[in-house]
Amino acid sequence: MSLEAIPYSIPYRRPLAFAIGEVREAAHVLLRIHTDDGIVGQADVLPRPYTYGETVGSILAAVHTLFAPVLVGRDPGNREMIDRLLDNTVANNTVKAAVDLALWDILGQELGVSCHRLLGGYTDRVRVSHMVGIGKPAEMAEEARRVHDDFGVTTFKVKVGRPEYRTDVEAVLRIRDALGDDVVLGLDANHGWTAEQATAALTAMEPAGVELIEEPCPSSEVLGRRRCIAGTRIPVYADESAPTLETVARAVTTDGFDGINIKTSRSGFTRSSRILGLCDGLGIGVLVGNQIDTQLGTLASVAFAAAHRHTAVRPAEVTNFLLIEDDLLTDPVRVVDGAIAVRPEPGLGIEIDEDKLDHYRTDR
Ligand code: MUC
Ligand code: MG
Repeated sequence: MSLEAIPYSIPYRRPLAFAIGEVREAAHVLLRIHTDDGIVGQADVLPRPYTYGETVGSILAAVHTLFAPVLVGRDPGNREMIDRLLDNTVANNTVKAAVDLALWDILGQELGVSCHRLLGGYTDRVRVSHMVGIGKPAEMAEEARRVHDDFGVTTFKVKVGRPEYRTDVEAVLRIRDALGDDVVLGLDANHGWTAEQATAALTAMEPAGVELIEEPCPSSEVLGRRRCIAGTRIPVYADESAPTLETVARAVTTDGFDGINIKTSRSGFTRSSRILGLCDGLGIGVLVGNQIDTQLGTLASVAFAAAHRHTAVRPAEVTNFLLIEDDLLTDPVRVVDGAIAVRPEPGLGIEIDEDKLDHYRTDR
């Protein structure tokens, strides 16, 4: 087994803003694991410095200096052992996730079975939820309407968390007004509000009929956050504060979160499955989220979301790629009637357009 890590950058059609940052380009790393038999497992690695401290440079360094020495010469089917050995390095969760996804991709190709079927094969498509970035309230409502009309999407996650929270309240009420009662609205503050602002904003948004709020305030506000979670009728979900099994366990048993956002781009299939099992066992809500993935990452999220009963009941956040100007896949992912179908091909069904990769790679 050998590893290849290719940095690339694809521009966005327009930026996506959220409380703690903004993305303007998909500056990611394509991870390729080559087996001795010529199979290539592939996955995307996304640097999100504001949430996990990773950069393109740190991802390349982690692959080459920390993880390649563990993986080279090892049997790719030894996933649990590889998982244990990767844990000799703390953090770097998105790189570990990509290694895991690429190993599952290899396994699927070896067996001639899609990852979606290997994981559980519950259903063959997932309904999607679209993320509306922070902007002027009228523009946010316009974007939600366009995605609703063009793609049949009826679930939205609205980015909030501006300290001047009344603008967020206005945006959410406008989106509700523009789309009516048939759509489902969730929120994500990405830690942008203080606990007190979050409590005030959530109370003001109650008339909009919001189904959930993600990360209302910082985990550093230990008691304030607990009071905020206990004080709202809206279910509160953990995302970037609970990227691992142990942080999920703490979020639900100690901090009182009602649900967990599971992202395959930070916990792969193996660790996402453990997180899902924990949430299943505890009767906690789950949603499959998006780390602002390209279509490559979207294939993994869709395979996981559609594979399991608990994840398939709620629309998955898998439309961020619509913001990106182009993609590396030869066969683009399509949103049809508010849903994305799983790929039946072996493994993850990733086929890279090598000309596009040559064009967008940044290491030559
Ligand atoms: C989300 O749900 O928070 C924003 C930053 C990130 O890492 O993921 C996104 C979406
Ligand atoms: Mg989130």
